[in-house]
Amino acid sequence: MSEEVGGGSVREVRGGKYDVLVVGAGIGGIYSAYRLSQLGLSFRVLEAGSGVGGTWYWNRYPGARCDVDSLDYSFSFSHELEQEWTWKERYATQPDILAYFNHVVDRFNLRKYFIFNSRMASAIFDEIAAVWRVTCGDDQYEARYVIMATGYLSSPLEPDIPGLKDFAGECYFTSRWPKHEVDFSNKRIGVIGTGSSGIQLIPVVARTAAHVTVFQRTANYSVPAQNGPVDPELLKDYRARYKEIRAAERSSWLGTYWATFEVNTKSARTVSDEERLREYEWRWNRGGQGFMVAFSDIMTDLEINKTCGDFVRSKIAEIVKDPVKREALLPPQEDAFACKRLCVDTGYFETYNQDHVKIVNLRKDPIVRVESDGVRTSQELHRCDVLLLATGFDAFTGALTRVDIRGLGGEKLKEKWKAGPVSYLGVLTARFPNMFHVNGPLTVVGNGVTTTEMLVDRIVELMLYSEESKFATIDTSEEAEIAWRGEVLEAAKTMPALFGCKSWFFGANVPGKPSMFMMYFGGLATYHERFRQVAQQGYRGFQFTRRNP
Ligand code: N01
Repeated sequence: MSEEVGGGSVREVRGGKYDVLVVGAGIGGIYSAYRLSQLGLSFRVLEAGSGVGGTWYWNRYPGARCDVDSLDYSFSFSHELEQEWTWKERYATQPDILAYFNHVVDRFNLRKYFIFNSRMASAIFDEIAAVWRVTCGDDQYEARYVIMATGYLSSPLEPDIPGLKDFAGECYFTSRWPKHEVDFSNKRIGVIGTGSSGIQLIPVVARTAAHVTVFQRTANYSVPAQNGPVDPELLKDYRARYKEIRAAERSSWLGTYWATFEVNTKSARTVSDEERLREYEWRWNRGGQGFMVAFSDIMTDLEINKTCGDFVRSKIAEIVKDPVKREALLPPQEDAFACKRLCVDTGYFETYNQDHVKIVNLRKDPIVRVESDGVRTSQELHRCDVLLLATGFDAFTGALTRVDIRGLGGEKLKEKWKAGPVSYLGVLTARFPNMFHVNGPLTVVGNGVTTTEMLVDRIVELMLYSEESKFATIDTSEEAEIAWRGEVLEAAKTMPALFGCKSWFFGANVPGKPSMFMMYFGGLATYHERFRQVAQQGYRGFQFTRRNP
């Protein structure tokens, strides 16, 4: 971290005592910095990377872009910012999003609060002083509150594939992509993983590589992005009505504006087969996640869900010419449509029509091991010069349990969550007082920016309530967190499609991780209404202790 000392010069300051420590310089960290800078509390933001951006800092793989419309995927806290920043494309690229976050940090003079290249190793609660003692390398911090703005998809999942370390060529994770350019030209590339990251990466790699072998364990549903320049009329409309649009986002289910997401409130059961197919066709041509809301019952009615899945399978079958590749790329009939987060692609299935792009169906021909010169499956050795791993994340809990966090009585968070995480309203877990999670386990689903802004607002309000009441600590009870976990599960049950396959929503992608639904699907507006009611009742479910006189 650097601190201004006058005349524009700076000096390094690490360690120290603050009211609040924020961990993570992604969307949650940046917005927390903005909110805290307005409040007169002392704070710093610790970040393992060398810059801001969080997920958009680390996932800088070729082809990375957001699949939420850029006009929606942006901060709402400043009218001026909304008017000044111009998004180029409907779906912004990773470099554009990173440039936006850097602009926000500088525009609001927040950079001085960030301490980069500082990975939190431990946070131990000191019960006598009622403070967290946080260690980052040699640096020691003390803070009354800690906001873990570490996100739910930040802890990379290293696949348990024998021999991975023996590979002699270049090997990169999409989730930790290097800053230098990776040259694929004239090289044989192996890609493991076909979730959102792999699906974005593969078409771009195939443009220059001599040969691409995709190792696919599960074929995924993906719909076209139909990306393009931002529609100038839409931009004009947003700029004129941003206030109203943001209010609509906040009161929506997913934090996206209906005009860009085109939510259809009709049940597919009320329309003819022709109308249903027309709607799907229109959505396919329109592109994007809006496909999921083609009808009100796609996620709630498994028969309707199947019509949607069949439609997407028919489209994939139309696109992919080679019958063997086609068969491999069709999502399994038994997987519900959008049971995993829906992927959005640009030319993904078309890429397989190129002769130099091959797919290995790991369900028929599994990986045996990685060798120095390639990937050996049960049938052959696939020689590769470069190996790319798009194998996902230890979602929700990874960022919090892979560091040493200890609460009351020295209890380890990792131990507490051994059988699955619990937390009240997704923001705090009992016996770990004054430590908040932004997008931790059991948080609410939605557009990453809108959701995060709203979560940080709720956390800051709770902290201010505690400060004004002269409380020392904010905690919760086991009853409250178990009840919240029940609410999360009940909300998920209204969408049986979510249970239609194994996904990171359950932690099912991590070997040995207890399977438990970890995201509140009751809707963003409902979640915040619930939080508001809790606040109105003196923060019912939270527990407070008084400061020593
Ligand atoms: O990760 P994933 P991701 N051997 O977990 C495979 C967000 N995101 O980084 O399905 C072989 O979805 C695994 O196979 P299987 C978005 O929320 C957003 O792609 O488990 N394969 C799967 O194919 C997304 O949902 C954006 O059978 C192995 C893949 O690796 C989330 O991040 C862009 C394996 C992992 O897919 C995660 O997406 C990117 C093994 N041992 C990401 N282990 C946008 O905004 C794992 N796999 C567009």
